[in-house]
Amino acid sequence: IRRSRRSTIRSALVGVVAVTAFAVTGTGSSSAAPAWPGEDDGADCQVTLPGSFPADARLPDPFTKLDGTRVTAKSEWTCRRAEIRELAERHVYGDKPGRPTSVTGTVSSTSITVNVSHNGRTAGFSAGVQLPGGSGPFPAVVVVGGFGADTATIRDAGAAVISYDPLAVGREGTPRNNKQGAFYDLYGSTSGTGLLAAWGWGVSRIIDVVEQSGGAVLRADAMGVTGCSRYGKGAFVAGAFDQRIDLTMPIESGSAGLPIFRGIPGESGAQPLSSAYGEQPWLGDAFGSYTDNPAALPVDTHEVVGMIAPRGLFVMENPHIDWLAARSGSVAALGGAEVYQALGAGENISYWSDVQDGTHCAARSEWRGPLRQSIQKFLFGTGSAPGTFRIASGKAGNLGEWRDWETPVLTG
Ligand code: MCU
Repeated sequence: IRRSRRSTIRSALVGVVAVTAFAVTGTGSSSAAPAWPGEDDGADCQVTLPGSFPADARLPDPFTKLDGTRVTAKSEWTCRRAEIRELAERHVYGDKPGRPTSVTGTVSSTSITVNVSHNGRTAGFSAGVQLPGGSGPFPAVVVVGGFGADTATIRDAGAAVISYDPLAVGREGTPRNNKQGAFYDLYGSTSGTGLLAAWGWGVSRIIDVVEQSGGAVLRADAMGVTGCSRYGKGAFVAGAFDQRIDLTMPIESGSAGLPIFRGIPGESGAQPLSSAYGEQPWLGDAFGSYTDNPAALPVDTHEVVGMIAPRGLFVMENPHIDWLAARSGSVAALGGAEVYQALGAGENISYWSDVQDGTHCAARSEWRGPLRQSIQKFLFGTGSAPGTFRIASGKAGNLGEWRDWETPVLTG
């Protein structure tokens, strides 16, 4: 089957008008396109899906393209990434549509409002803003769910905090055939897209509004995202699916978040895939076919980590609660780090699970330094990234057991 992302997923975008110089996705091939990353720089890539995928108990090779050949040059990554994105949408998260026909809203020093309309349907939501000291415009970190992140350190480092309630965009507690919230107001309550992609779509619309605001208060070119637990899952997906996000910081995300799906069944005490799929409609409906057989998945979360490369990523994990699957999380980070390395950006990914306090979503002193450093590097462009892997010894996975591919040395 030959499909282009544009003709399948993006068909709803036909007729979209660019309302600002840099606000639409898929402008990569336009001569007028600025050197500003779009939400999805691979939107123009032609993605050709095979009819079926062989099952594989080990992690898929991030560098083998769908046509069976391997990536050899860095320049090929944009379209290989688009393939991974397509697989992740179809098999794991559900489609994350791009910018709707109309996005409008306001940014003030205390709040952001977002109003969207598409195909005659309208929806809206808002978020809180807490500015740091000093004078703006400021970089900003979207705190999904508003808790579990060290917001004092974020603001102390000079970034604003955007407190985003994702439940307004994708509610919990609904059956899969009657999903609710701003995303589903637009795309339908029977949409197969799970809450995590819907939440990420909401983050993208916040960034649209910040872009259009003219940058008096917040800088759209310096955006981060974080969140803990279920909102760590959301932060991970938000960062993976919007390339305007410069820094992604998932905290204790657990099953359906960072940890490799293939690792969960064998990790003692980890939240089973069927539980993560069933507890809330976090993952897309299509994932239901894989809860008992992750080996059949044509993609795994190390490649979702790879979708974030080479952008800033600081993963925080808790090794004290088995349910959180930190061992499988470490394998995802190590596997994804291979993509960072291949792109020459190995220092841009950091992982830290070696922490004392076992309280779920506690603000931890160990993370304060690397958090500040990450904000400095990826939102202000100063200093250097932490570039560190501090894996708790009891929860250290072995990437070698999970792969049968080597990381290529890419040209360019
Ligand atoms: C780690 O995230 C979830 C977990 O997947 C759920 O099983 C549990 O109910 O809630 C965690 C969470 O979001 O805690 C705040």
